Amino acid sequence: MPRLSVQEIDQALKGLRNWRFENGELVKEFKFADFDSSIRFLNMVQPVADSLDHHPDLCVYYNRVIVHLTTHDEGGVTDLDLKLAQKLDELEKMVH
Ligand code: H2B
Repeated sequence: MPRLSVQEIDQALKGLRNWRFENGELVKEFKFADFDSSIRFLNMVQPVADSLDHHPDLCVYYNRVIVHLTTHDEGGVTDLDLKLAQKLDELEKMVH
């Protein structure tokens, strides 16, 4: 799966919620009600990441989860990162 150009990424970002492109990665800060919600989100992310065989870098700060997506094998952002970003946006709506 080839690395996308900056133009392709900018175009794709229009269809995603609150993601930005930074240092070769897609980055988003998810905000939840509390630590429990952050962890529930992470637990939902795990099977999705495994099913895609594509894994995000995750930082938890109490009620915030910062997610970095990149494709290590390609050294940049690919369609797999966009697909995972889309799925994470869907999971976000399911966390309460
Ligand atoms: N996740 C991410 N983010 N990038 C990769 O290149 C990657 C991955 N590669 N998850 C996968 C696993 C690869 O190492 C395995 C062997 O399929």
